[in-house]
Amino acid sequence: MRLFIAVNFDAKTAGRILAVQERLRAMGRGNFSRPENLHLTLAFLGEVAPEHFDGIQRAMERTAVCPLRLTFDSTGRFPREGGDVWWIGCAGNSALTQLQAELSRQLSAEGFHLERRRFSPHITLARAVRLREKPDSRALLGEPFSTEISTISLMLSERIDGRLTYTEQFSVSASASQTERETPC
Ligand code: 2AM
Repeated sequence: MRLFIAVNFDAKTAGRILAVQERLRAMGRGNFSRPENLHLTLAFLGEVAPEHFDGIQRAMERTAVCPLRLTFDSTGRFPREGGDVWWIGCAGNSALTQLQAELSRQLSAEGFHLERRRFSPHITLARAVRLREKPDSRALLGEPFSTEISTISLMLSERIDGRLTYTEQFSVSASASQTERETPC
């Protein structure tokens, strides 16, 4: 099973993200993320055998998940041969960096070795994008926006009837993890 750990968004925040996606859509073509697929990845696990599922759950439960505020203040692209990946970027945030680092540490302790590439928090709006013109990044984003998050989710990624589908398998929230943890929020 192909798994990753992510932050999902409430309907209000998803609406803000979709407004940016709509502006991007008007500028060209691409494979646009479906509204229910919008997320911010903390850890990409890749193909994992089902017997390793418990280890992932333990790592998530040991991770200090505290409520934190995310601010989205940029847009950008990862250049790709077949068309770029366009994203919304998250402003520098030590609480988020700490959460991602601790999750990675706990996953390593369970034997999962994640890619060492630098954490660059973003929400993918579309892949394989070809635009007619270079957009003004500020105009594409509109006003920066913020949201409170307090849950991390283990997500299964699969193709169902040809559609990329993400399904939550397990989650840990700030309130639930308080009692298990050495350091409270
Ligand atoms: P992306 O949106 O920038 O592609 C599920 O694929 C999630 O895991 C996506 O958010 C994806 O980021 C992220 N991810 C991180 N590393 C990945 C990798 N090596 N292959 C595929 N997805 C990866």
